[in-house]
Amino acid sequence: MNIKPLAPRSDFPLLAGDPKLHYLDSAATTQKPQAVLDAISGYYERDNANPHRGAYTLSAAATEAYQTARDSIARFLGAADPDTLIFTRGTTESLNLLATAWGHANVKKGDRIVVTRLEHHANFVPWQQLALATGAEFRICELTAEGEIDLAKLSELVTKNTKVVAFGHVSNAIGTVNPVAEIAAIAHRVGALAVCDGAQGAPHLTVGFDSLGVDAYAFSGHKMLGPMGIGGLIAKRDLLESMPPYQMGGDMIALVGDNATTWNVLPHKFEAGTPNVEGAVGLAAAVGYLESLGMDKVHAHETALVRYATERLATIEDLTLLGPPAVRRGGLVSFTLRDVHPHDLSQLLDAENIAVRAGHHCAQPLMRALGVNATTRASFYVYNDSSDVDALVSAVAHVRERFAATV
Ligand code: 7TS
Repeated sequence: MNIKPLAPRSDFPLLAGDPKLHYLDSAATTQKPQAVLDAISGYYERDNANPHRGAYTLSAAATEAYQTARDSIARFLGAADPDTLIFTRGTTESLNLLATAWGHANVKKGDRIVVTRLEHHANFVPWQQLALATGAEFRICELTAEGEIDLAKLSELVTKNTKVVAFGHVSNAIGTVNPVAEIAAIAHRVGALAVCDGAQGAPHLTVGFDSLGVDAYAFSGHKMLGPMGIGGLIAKRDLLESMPPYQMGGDMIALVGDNATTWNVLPHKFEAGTPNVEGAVGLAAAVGYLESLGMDKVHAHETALVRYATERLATIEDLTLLGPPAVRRGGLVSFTLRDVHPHDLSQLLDAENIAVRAGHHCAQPLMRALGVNATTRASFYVYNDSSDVDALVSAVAHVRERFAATV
């Protein structure tokens, strides 16, 4: 099999500088194209000033750079109203923002919060803690044997007193792609909020927020070729307008009286303090890069790599692949190799220049249900090709042979 990279490795300075590296940990963070690095340094070389706060030309340039970035990222994610895109540090902060600001204003004792067994801790712990703080009931929707959300169980769990259903677009631990619109419809039947963790969705699939059906969608820039420390929350305008602010300080106020304060309009109400302009500018360059590749092609490329990887890994004795079949899976494979601890396996692979992640993938509730402590995960992106899969498979097979020889 010869699957070529979708994006040339030469566009990514780190990969170009380390030709032997098989980088298979893009679900944790992606490598950055030169275009993103150039956009960030260009911003500092040309436009840097504190936006919103100065009437001078340079401050206007910084404000403009920040706003232009918001416009293009909102367009990329399919939100017609760019002011409903709130910049945050990433998915974790976006979900905490919702659980804290919306949650404490709207959830009370006797209400129900529903999450799923697939969730990353970032979309689990904030809701669990909200339930503990308010006295609401916290319920976890279990999965089918194939690792997919059991929609019949979800329908039963989402009762009239349910206030929020929080679920991921794509599982970072086992790759399940969830039927977002169907889950949102189940939540909306009882008037609950549908909150989607898009950390593993936005980098890989066309999001189309305005037609997706959810009320709020969280994402991280660093998982989609952008810099660390920037991401966002896109939400329906009426939801954001009805929510109290999350943090208080500069930029988010309209009028500060001695005894009371009023809030600025969206998006500023949720962006207290000096914003991460370089991050926004870098992320806008990243989405421009993804747009030029085409998100349909990104998805098709990852699907081809995952199919090839699952076919080949399945031939290794003692290897168990977790998660749904390749056709319903995002761009990653997650597996165990009998008694070889994933941490040991990933270290042995590292010695062969193969970077994979081993651990619970911040999904301990899921690991418990799967009956494992950890898995080894290889995740693919636009710069990977079939030689990365070949290297992974032969290195894992090699470890398995060595292991078999010692038992
Ligand atoms: N949700 C999902 C589904 C994720 O995969 C991650 C990060 C997060 C939330 C948190 O994103 P952050 O950008 O705010 O940190 N996932 C991973 C991972 O799989 N390995 O390292 C980080």
